[in-house]
Amino acid sequence: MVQEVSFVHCADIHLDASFKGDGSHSFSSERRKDLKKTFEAIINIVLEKDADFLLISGDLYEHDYASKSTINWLNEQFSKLGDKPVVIVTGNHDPYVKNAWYRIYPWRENVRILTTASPEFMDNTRNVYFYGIGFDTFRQERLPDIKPPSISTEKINICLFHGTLDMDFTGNPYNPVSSEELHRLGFDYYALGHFHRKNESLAEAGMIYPGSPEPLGFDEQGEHGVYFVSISKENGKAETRYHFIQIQQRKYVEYNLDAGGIQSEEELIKRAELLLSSSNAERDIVKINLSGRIPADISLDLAALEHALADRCFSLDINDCTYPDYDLDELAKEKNITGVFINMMKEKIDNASGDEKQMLEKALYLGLEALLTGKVDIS
Ligand SMILES: [Mn+2]
Repeated sequence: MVQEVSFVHCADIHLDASFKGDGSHSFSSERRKDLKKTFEAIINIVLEKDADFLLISGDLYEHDYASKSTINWLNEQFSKLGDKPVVIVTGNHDPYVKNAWYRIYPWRENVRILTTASPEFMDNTRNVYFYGIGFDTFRQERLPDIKPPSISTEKINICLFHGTLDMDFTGNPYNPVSSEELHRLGFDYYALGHFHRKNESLAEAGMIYPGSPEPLGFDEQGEHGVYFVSISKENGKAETRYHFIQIQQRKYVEYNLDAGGIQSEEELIKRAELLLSSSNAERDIVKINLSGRIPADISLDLAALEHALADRCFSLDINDCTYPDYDLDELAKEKNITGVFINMMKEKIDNASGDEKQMLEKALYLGLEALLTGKVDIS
């Protein structure tokens, strides 16, 4: 007999994340709204695909910030799924602590929360066995003491796991486990959560990290979304098909802009406008890294620059990595270590050629920067 099920697998939504320190108050509140829009998109995918389940592999909300109204809203979202089960395992941001919403809130009946004390859910209608390994506290340096799973080949067996897989465990111990250990448990699919970048490199072994469906910072560039997975099982042998669906509201995008040789700040604004005109800055969260050597008499006012470009951007952050172009002839006349250094380097540069000449020129500017500013940025 062939048995077939399908589901949407997501994780790390981080509802009500504070986004504090990332920008203005309005930025934070817009981004919290984005998280909700993204979650609504997830619910819609379950409905459009007529999937059997929604799996959430931890960090659905942030315990420290999640408000009652957001939890009410969440429960309403779940109600759109009717009888379709929503299977949740707890993460390190939404652990099953004493006052967790998972514990104290009257969730709809289709919501199944897998905990260390009660890690199983059996859907008898569709013959699917769920088992969860999650978090009871904010930090778990090893796997919780949990009853072993009861796998049987006649069922489709799915494990929801929140934590770090195949990591250097000493550095980042969040439910550390190796893919071999998980594999030995014998599940047909492992719905993973914790890492915010999607990773399907172990999909052959039935293990996928969907990543955060809405990216949360500049370390989460690229595509973000969820996986639609279907499993068919015949005579104890499972076959899994999966595909990624991008659903993010915005992207984090970083550009490098060469400011070298500009004669005025207006010129720099023009260059930045040109760069932004070919981007999706009205939607995305943009960072521009300025580089190059600029005349020493131009001192960049980053706040003014950001202000001048603000109208075309949802969120813009400018990072100044330029360095001043010094008047070497003037500085060489000085009767101090800077003057001596320049004259010495000039002589070496005049007598060198090719690569060596280029290297010495670079050394001259790095040395000058160190002498004049007391610091040096080698990049
Ligand atoms: Mn997370």
